[in-house]
Amino acid sequence: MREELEKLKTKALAELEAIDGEEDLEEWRIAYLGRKGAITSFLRGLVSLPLEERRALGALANEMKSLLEKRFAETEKALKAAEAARLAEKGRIDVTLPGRPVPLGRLHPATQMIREICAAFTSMGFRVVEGPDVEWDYYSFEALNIPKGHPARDMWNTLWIDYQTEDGERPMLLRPHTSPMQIRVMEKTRPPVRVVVPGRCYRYEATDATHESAFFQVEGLAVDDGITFANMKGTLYEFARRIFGAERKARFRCDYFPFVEPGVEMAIDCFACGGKGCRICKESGWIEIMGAGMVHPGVLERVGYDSSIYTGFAFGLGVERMAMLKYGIEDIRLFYSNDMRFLRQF
Ligand code: FA5
Repeated sequence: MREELEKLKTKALAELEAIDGEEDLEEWRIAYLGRKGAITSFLRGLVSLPLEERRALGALANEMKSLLEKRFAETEKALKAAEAARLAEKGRIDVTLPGRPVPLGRLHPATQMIREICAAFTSMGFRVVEGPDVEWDYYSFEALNIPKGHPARDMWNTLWIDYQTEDGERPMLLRPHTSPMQIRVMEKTRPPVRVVVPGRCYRYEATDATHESAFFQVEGLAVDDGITFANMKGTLYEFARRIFGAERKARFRCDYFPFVEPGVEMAIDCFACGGKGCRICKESGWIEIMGAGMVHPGVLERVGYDSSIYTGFAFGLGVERMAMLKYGIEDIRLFYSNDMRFLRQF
């Protein structure tokens, strides 16, 4: 029986040696160390032996059981460690792989244009200020020489805010132009004034290739003792050359805006054809870029400036229209359609 026990031990240890998975190990444990396993059966088989022998063999069998239990624990530990190492290897980060590129954002073309326009004016001594998108009728029209019932109100297709005063008036609106800021700035400062005002404007207008219902303007205002029409021409001419190139020519023609007198429309010779006539300038050789004029004395008086001492000029230009001219963009709606193929080009 000793021999039998020895064989069992050799067989069990050899089998254990060959195990490389947790399932096989469990089967091995059941076969040798389980309640119905080989060792238990061996011990049961000792019952018929004389006491002395039973004791000796029992002790041997228990010794072997402890040995097998010890080996089992060691093998189990080794298998677990191997499995953990395998998982770690699987999830390991390969630091030699090139990184995934993080997409970089960029400024919207309208924002870029606003910055370029403002930079041209700040280099000539203008300050940049901003104002509210929701305005009062007073600043948008009244203070700019456009009283209620004035036909010039039709020039701005206004979006009114649904807010009524006690006497039934609707005095609040989404500003249709940035000109209200002329009044707000002059109310708060004494001359000399030199500001540019970028900002979004809103008009109740059907959109087409050159019209949006929300778009940007940049307003400009310069007021001081002795400012003349020549100062305005010089400033705006210099501005146009900075944006569209040093060889540009400028043309000023009469136009009407109630808050300036005289009022002008400024055009530059077409940078695409040099003035010969092409698709961009609609065969005219000239491209209109802004409205401008000398600030009306009535506007100056309304904010408390003495119009016998102070004079000034104001201008307003469309930002998207200027970018369209500069980059040959054919449809203003491209600015706000979130098409990355368009936006990536700037
Ligand atoms: C004005 O809004 C005057 N406030 C400009 C001004 C300021 C004149 C100071 C004199 C002194 P006008 O409505 O023409 O003017 O608009 C000015 C510019 O805004 C236009 O030349 C155009 O470039 C742009 N603009 C006007 N309406 C739209 C629109 N629906 N979509 C895109 N751009 C527009």
